Amino acid sequence: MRIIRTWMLAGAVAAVVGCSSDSSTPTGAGDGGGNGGGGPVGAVTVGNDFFQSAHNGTRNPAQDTVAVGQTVTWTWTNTGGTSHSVEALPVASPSFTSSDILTGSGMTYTFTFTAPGTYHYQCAVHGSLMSGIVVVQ
Ligand SMILES: [Cu+2]
Repeated sequence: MRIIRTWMLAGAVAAVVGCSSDSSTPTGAGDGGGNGGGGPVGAVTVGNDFFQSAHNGTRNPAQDTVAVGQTVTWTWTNTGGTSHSVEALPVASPSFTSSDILTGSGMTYTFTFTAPGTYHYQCAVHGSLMSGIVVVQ
């Protein structure tokens, strides 16, 4: 009997997890880590001295592939008082609009890519120490 009850509980938990496919964004607080893969496409974490893809975990460069017309969101996470930015690199063709230099966890920058291409970026404060690539196709 004890075993059966345990299995039923596990099934209930699985059902709850399976239904959590709503598109509302989590609060972010206490949701750090666990991004080894499977996160949303087009989401990049801005950390202290790194960009990391929330989707596939790649870091410096964070490498994300999105469809034309899709928006990429960079979210400052656990950055404290350290400033960072998303600076498009003009050496890359094409380029995109850079963010301002932002300070504080929870800051975000979004850009919607409307043309295919390989877009390179870095942090204006930390230079090539923080880098990323968005492939739009
Ligand atoms: Cu930086």
